[in-house]
Amino acid sequence: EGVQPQEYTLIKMEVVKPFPLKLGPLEGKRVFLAAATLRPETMYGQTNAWVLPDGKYGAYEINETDVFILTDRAALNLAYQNFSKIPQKPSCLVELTGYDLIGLPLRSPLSVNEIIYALPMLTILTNKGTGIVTSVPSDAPDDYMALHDLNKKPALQAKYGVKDEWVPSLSDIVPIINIPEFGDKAAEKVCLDLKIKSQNDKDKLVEAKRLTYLKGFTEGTMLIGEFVGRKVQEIKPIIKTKLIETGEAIIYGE
Ligand code: A2H
Repeated sequence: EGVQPQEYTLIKMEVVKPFPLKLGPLEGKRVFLAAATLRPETMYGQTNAWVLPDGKYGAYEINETDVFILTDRAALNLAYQNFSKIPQKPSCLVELTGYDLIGLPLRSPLSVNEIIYALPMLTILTNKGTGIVTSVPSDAPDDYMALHDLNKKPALQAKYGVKDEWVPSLSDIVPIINIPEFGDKAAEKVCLDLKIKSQNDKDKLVEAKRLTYLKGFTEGTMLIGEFVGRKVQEIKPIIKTKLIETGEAIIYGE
């Protein structure tokens, strides 16, 4: 855990019906994968969600209608932040693993792709955020490399039972932000420049994230959506507030 408190936006990625057997007990509820992000302004470019195959997750009642799928740890934190049907106490309806989530079709706020799928990422930390990550491969180096690996390594896809039709190809990546130095798909450019081999290339990915994260915020301009042409820095808080006001996201601290 970091020493600094971190505030995430939790994006409500709705599981599209019909539910698979494992989610049967959730029939009649609105069920979401709750993805923790620091970049709500990038949600236009979502291509999939990421889950940790061996990760432990649960389906938690947040209120009368909504169920969030996330780690037990995040559910407990949320309960103390007034996001639990039972005050101060997580209420788990179904215990799940990442394997149960792979292949779920999702509808996510702002995404230009109407239906996206949950796919495996092996570097997800279970002690950070919700254990669910939304994938924006245009601007997130980790997301780009994990998508790269699924595209280039059929054995990886086979190992986790991932169907071809769930996996966006690298040419499907949506340009959403221009950064003068890195172009319209900053993560792809920086991963190629640094010759990053896979999602496990930790040190280089730290450098790639440092480069794109800072520049994206200070020099990025939107290429898409309601705020096209505007600076990321100016519109990031506006998009965040909108997502919260429309009920498509909540704020989560840890
Ligand atoms: B970010 P910090 Cl476009 N394990 O969202 C691994 N990574 C996780 C995670 C977990 N349990 N929970 C969240 N994250 C990712 C968007 C994004 C992100 C973009 C660019 C950079 C970026 C789309 N993915 O993060 O350690 C999430 O990915 C660069 C750091 O708390 C979240 O924001 O600083 C970010 O890491 C939180 O990382």
